[in-house]
Amino acid sequence: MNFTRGECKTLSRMALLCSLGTVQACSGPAAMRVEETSAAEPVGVAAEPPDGGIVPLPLSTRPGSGRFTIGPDTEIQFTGGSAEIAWIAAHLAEFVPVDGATPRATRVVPAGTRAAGAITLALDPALTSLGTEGYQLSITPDGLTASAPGPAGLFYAVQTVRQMLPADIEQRSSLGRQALTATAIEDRPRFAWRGAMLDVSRHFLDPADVKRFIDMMALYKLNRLHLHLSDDQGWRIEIKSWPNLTARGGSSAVGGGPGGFYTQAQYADLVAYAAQRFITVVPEIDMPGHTNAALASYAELNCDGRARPPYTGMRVGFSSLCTTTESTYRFVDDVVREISALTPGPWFHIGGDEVKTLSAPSYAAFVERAQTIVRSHGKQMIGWDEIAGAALHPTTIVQHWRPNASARDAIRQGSSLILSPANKVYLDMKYSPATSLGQRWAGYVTVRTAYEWDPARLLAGVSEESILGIEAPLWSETLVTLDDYEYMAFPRLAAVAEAAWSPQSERRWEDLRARLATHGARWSAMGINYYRSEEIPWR
Ligand code: TNX
Repeated sequence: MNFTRGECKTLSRMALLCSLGTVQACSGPAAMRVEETSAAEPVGVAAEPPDGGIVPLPLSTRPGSGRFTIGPDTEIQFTGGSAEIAWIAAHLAEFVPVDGATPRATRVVPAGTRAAGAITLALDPALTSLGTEGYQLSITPDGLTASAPGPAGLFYAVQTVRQMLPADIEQRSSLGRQALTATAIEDRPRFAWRGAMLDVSRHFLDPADVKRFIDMMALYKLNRLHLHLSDDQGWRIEIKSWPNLTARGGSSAVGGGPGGFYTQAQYADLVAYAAQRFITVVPEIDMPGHTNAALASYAELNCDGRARPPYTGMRVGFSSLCTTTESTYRFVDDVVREISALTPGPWFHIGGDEVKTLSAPSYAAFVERAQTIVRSHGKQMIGWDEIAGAALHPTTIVQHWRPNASARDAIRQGSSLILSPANKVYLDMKYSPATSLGQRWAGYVTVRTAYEWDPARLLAGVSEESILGIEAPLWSETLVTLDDYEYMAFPRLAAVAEAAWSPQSERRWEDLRARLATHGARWSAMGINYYRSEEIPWR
């Protein structure tokens, strides 16, 4: 038997899996098989064991019988007719395997007569039990149908299908026809808030890098991107009414690098790029502390009327806006107004952390005024857990980060919580003493540490109803290039995504590590610089 290039890839993949002796890869219904090629036959059985490869773990997976073959001539049909659904169908078409001889020409068409062997993406408003983000996936020998009550669910169904295909699909490699094991999946997330935060202030990431990070978030069904847009070391977003913020405050970074900033058009483009992938951008302007870049840009923001020199170190807690002068509140109002106008999402994050130079009453008074300003621009305020010491509106959200902080004040005031416990999900913490990047003030954070905890049992007096979800912050004092960010984010961000999505009762570390083992090859195919943690039996 002669093999094409695509077949050889499949063969070597099979040989690798079998040489590792994994039962899943070499026996049973999901075994990787290589078939003799004929026009209709697949060259590889693409599916990993049904829930063996998918992260986050779906709510339920039932194996069916037979296999669905997907290849260059597979048609994708979609219902609903909206541009949004057409885009999701086109996104899926990128992952339909081609073979060397056939150019990519997957037909994406509005649903009509159902061609045998087609893929269908169907909006079905009756599927209310799946919530706004859930989906059903039915894979049978006759076709693949994803149904969801809303477009987000269809997008997530596509991510699931993508993970069932061989890792090399990420390079749009010529794989030839692939077979997916018949399966019925029903899926929806545990938490509405499944986030990651990028600190683009300590070091700047250009828009193309942020888009790459967004692509990775989408693969793991994360839906909130919190951008930490200002800090002592850099101001990263154009504010037209206060141009020095970027002209001066944007030109510094930790260690004295060149800095950088997003123009309003670039920020709006990032917001739209994320939204297309069902990710809402949450802008943060940290205040009243962590403001040296602003204090260096405008003398009037300082109580002594003197602009501060730029700051390129790593200390925290030393800076504060002057909370007793009206120019500060004009500044806050202008910044919140301009950014809110560019941000369709309902949230504005005011930071509020680590202010060591203000009395508790002055701090609380500032937070309360900031809250009024944020609300006046139609946004819901979010702040780090210190803000719970102020009088909060019940719609204000508190982001828990200090491992020993109490949530009592937040809960008493009716706030919901985003959980970002530093000792579990801070992606800037080192994996181990051997990690050269990162910090260690909250301890080492292994992949297992990031995964093996129950949000509903983290904080005394805080039950599931008060928890919006989980967010993993990636602080960048020690991170310079996108490679550095990726190394700290993967594999841990995938583990956090599962902690936020999958039911607690179904989550097992041993099972996750076996599934994550198949993701290293995908990350390699995507050019992601991930950490080859010893905790994972990489394939
Ligand atoms: C604490 S988390 C901070 C950040 C640092 C981070 C480093 C938080 C609200 N404040 O300013 O970058 O630790 O791990």
